[in-house]
Amino acid sequence: MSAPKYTLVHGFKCGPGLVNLEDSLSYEAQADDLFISTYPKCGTTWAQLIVTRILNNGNLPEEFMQIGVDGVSPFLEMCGKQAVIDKKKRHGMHAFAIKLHLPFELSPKHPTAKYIVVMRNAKDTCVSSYHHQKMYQIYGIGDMDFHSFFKFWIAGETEAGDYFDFNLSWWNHRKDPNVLILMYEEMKTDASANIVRIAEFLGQGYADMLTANENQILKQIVQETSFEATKKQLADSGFDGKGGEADFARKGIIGDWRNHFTDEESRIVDQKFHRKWDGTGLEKMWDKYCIFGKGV
Ligand code: PPS
Repeated sequence: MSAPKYTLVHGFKCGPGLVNLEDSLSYEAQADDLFISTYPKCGTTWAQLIVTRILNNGNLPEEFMQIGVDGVSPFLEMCGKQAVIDKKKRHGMHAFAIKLHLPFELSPKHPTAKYIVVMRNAKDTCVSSYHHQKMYQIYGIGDMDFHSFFKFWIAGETEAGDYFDFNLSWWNHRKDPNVLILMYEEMKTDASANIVRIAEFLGQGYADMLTANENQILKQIVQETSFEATKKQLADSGFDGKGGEADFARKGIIGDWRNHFTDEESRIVDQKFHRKWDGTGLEKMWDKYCIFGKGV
């Protein structure tokens, strides 16, 4: 067992698979680029699948059925900037979003490019990261138990670094007209409303398309991006066929942390949550889900 692997690139903790991070930092964002940028395991794939369907009249073109590096959304730090440029040549600018796992500071910037950010509560994000890193040998954690992984994760000693700093970097831009922040838990609670929010952010024409004919395309997207449908899509496209607990579309629930955390670990997260975020407004975002205590 060893510490989760990452390399430092310009001070950023770069996950072991992100072979093109350096190259991606010089990607020049274009006026109508659309980015989905999240801390790992916060609902990126779900957002990618929703966005791509909205951009394509409710459908998912064949090439976008794949979830991997250059499928539904090219993952810039992994596939590099040329793959993004080539995909735009093949599909035009308005068919897909570009996936990033970068904080605001390192994300490619253009004043009119759009940025969708999904946030998820720290405790479930940590659990999901643990299962993800155990699934891919490249992280080097072997059969590390959750409690050992927790110590690295809460110290920001793993890919993408400190969860709280990362999310705050985007939260500080929540009022920018080209930034939309979504919450995983809200998407779970009311997928329909959040899909409409995404469409409105992309342009009123997309929202009108969703709600025409008594919400026909909206209902279709809700169904086709449900957790069960995503799991099937991943399996059908050969991306998630391992079965069992460690699948990429693993549980997709709010609250799995309760099956993993000790009371002490939960309190440690609560403390950091308040220390990093109190007064920013971000600390109120999970109020109705009863996840965070005072941490004293
Ligand atoms: S990654 O590797 O960072 O891109 O992972 P990411 O997609 O951000 O997050 C993976 C978690 O999201 C869950 N998931 C979903 N939840 C609800 N609905 C849908 N459609 C969906 N698709 C993926 C996935 O199961 C991971 O969460 P956990 O808690 O591990 O199950």
